[in-house]
Amino acid sequence: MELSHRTLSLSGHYRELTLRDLEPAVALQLFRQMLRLRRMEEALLAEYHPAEEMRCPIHFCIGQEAIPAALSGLLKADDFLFSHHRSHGYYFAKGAPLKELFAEIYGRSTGADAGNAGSQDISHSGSHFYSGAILSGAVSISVGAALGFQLRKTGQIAVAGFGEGATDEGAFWEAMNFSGKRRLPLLFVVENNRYATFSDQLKRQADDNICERVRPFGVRATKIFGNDAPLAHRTLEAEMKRLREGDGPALVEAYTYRWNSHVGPEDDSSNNYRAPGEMEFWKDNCPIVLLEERLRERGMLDDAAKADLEREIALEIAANFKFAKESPFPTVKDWHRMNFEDASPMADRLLGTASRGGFDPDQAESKLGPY
Ligand SMILES: Cc1ncc(C[n+]2csc(CCOP(=O)(O)OP(=O)(O)O)c2C)c(N)n1
Ligand SMILES: [Mg+2]
Repeated sequence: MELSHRTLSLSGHYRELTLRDLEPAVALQLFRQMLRLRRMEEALLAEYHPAEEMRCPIHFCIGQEAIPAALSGLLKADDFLFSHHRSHGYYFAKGAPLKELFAEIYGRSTGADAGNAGSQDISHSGSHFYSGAILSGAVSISVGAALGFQLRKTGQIAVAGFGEGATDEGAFWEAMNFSGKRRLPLLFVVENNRYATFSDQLKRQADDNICERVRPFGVRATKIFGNDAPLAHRTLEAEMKRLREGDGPALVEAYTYRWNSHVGPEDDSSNNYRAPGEMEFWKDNCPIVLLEERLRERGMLDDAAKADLEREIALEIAANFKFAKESPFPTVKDWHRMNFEDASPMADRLLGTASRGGFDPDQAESKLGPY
């Protein structure tokens, strides 16, 4: 049966997950990473209200842990990862420091972007991680990064992670065209969770067939059941190996589901956008539970080992909250340096004019001269 959200909603409990060729350490690490991400997101979600200390929108990724967990074991330190508004899983996947994620969403100066970006635009340049709220914006940037790697023959790869909603955008199709033509070392990872905000893919696109549509551009494409973490690991590993050998670009479409609202911890089910029985299907096929079943069957995990892991994760999360809450807020005197690099004289001139008052965007060019 062709994999799609329609066919998935007709199937029952997923039984195909297998550990066959996987090193036990890899399987356990996939489980550990998914549980870390799940518990982190649950804690942030629970803390959001009524504390009201995280003053930025957060798009939680509970239910979508398999892809980040798989990527986390495969990305190298000098690879670049670009992602979207639902950024935490990708930040986590790139191994960027989680205490700086917490501090960022608490708006503190010790945050990954000194408290200025919040959740959906967070980046960590030291980890080569960038996200952005403009749908498909980071996809375009990933093309530029991959072109740079190819031209300079650095051997690095770029990965762009985003939702199926990004494929509504023209920029996405330009990225397919250019990366396919140039055979860029670029991996596109689509987490197809069926909805863009409250809008079903089939209300926005003629069919649920992204893979089929990108192939004519020269982009190799594979679709998988995205809650099978070992399958995600195997698929991404094979594609990343080919990219490193110069055989790019590739796209992996992972069918998955977000359990929470589009944004924030509030329940958005009053919009009645989810299909009946769908949430039950996806909760029954939780990526963590599916892997845990196999690990227990194979004697690789028991109650005591899981309890140890839960304790270790709880301590890590508590330390991240403590770091964030004890950190200072950024100071306003830095604002000239907040957005622009020293290497941007045009921006510096605009900021200088603005700070002296009377900035008129229509007059900007004539006042400042050509830039
Ligand atoms: C260019 C642009 N248009 C519209 C939006 C508003 N917007 C934010 S998230 C979103 C839906 C994204 O859906 P998808 O890409 O599938 O990701 P998901 O939220 O499902 O993870 C939209 C339309 C935006 N951020 N950027
Ligand atoms: Mg989506």
